[in-house]
Amino acid sequence: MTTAPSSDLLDRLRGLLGLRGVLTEPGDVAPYVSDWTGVFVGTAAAVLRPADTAQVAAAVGACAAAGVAVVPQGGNTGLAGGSVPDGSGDQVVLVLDRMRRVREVDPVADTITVEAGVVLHTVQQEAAAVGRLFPLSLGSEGSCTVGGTVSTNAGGTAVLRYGMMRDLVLGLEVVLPDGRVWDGLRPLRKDNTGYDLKQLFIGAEGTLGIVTAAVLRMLPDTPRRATALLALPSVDAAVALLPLLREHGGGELTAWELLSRQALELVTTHLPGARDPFEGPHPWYGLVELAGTSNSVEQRLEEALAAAVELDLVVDAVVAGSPAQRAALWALREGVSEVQKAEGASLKHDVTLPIAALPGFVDRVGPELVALLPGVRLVTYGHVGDGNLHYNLSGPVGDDLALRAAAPALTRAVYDAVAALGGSISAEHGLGALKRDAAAGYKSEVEVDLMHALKDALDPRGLLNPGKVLPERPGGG
Ligand code: FAD
Ligand code: 2HG
Ligand code: ZN
Repeated sequence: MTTAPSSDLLDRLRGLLGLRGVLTEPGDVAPYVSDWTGVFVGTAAAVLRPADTAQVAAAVGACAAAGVAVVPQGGNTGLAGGSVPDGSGDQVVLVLDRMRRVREVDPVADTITVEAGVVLHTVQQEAAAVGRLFPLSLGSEGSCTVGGTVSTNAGGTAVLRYGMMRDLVLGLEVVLPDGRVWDGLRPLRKDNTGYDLKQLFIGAEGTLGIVTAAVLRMLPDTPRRATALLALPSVDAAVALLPLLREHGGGELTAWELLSRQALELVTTHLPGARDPFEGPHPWYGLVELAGTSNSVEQRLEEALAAAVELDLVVDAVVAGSPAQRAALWALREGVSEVQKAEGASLKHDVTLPIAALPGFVDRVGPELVALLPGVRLVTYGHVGDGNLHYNLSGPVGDDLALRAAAPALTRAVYDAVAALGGSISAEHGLGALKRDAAAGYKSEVEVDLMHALKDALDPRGLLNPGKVLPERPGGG
């Protein structure tokens, strides 16, 4: 059972964090209680803005002693409704936006140690300043934070080569639900001293602890990029191209992204300056990028494209001839999220499948959805090289109500097909509030039990981010 903070607790928090550190005026609180999609809007008794780890620990400890629930928040760009409070008005949001210090950049160990509120783009810039690469790359990188990307185990457009956030974290500092600090901020590449505790907090979406700092891996820089947008006849071709791109691209293949015609049309309609670089329409598009240190990337890309055309896997191609052209091609892919909002309500399905199952999935589910809601628009795109589709839907033009009414049936059809084909209903955005109930239906009882066992061990009173991630226990609770 959690409870609303008393005025005594709020005074105590003001004493701990200072007046700047506790927001209660509705106008000040408003930006922190609705998510990026606008679907999840809650209310908060207060927003806490601690300035350092000691303040996080003190604030969480005080809330725990009073039985008040805390919702951690970073850049609030999450797409699963995990970062905002519920509608009770009892919860407090704890945002890390004053914790933006870069504690250390070590080009010998190839590590960077940052506080949780540091924005992802800053980490990339700090690494670049010492000739290194921090490879995690997301459309939201100008706003999302290290704490958020750790807590969602974010993916993005370079997972094919570098893995997800989990693969880039060496150490963490975490404030536990009772206010104690776990100092696991170690830069060690090898550390086999029992359970790897940091893994518990990566992808936990703020339900097990509050990440306050991280040691991250840096990699060799790859300043030379070869990028092309390919017109494809089918999703089959996109899948068949992966081994071919790997064969020719070798270790330099960094991104293999997919975009449907519908998705491209939305971007060219709504994104200022965006244009379709091909003369005629094509059903699918692939964005490929090789990155390295020499002009071998251009040569390898050319060889790959020649081989692909020979096999009829590519109908047409546009190769970026300058950084500006590269940026224009990437904008077509990374702009989809934003422009889909301009089309009204959307229904997001961030799903992953064994890559060979992608064509069968698209062939099977599309007609099912159209039968459920005639006129539904399939805005399909994603990280095809990882088997990850953003199988997002917009309603029939101008008819958001129809989309909302059909949403449960549409989502069930998508998730059932994903499960039948051996996939997962969340690839990279997490469960948050959006998918926590659905997850129960697609996870085994053993998995759900294990998740609850971990939650009970770390947060037995359910004070951190209640109502997120963990499916209800059989019989409630
Ligand atoms: P928030 O949204 O604030 O929080 C996300 C979750 O983490 C919440 O559950 C919150 O409680 C928890 N949390 C936040 N900070 C902490 C902390 N310090 N300690 C404990 N828990 C915490 N995601 C991808 O994976 N790949 C993409 O390609 C991608 N592209 C995107 C493009 C756009 C345009 C947008 C809007 C979003 C995109 N996202 C993508 C989703 C989002 O950016 C990521 O999930 C990101 O990791 C969220 O970071 P954040 O700092 O905004 O976290
Ligand atoms: C992307 O790959 C992001 O562009 C966002 O993960 C996907 O908005 C979405 O559904
Ligand atoms: Zn994505």
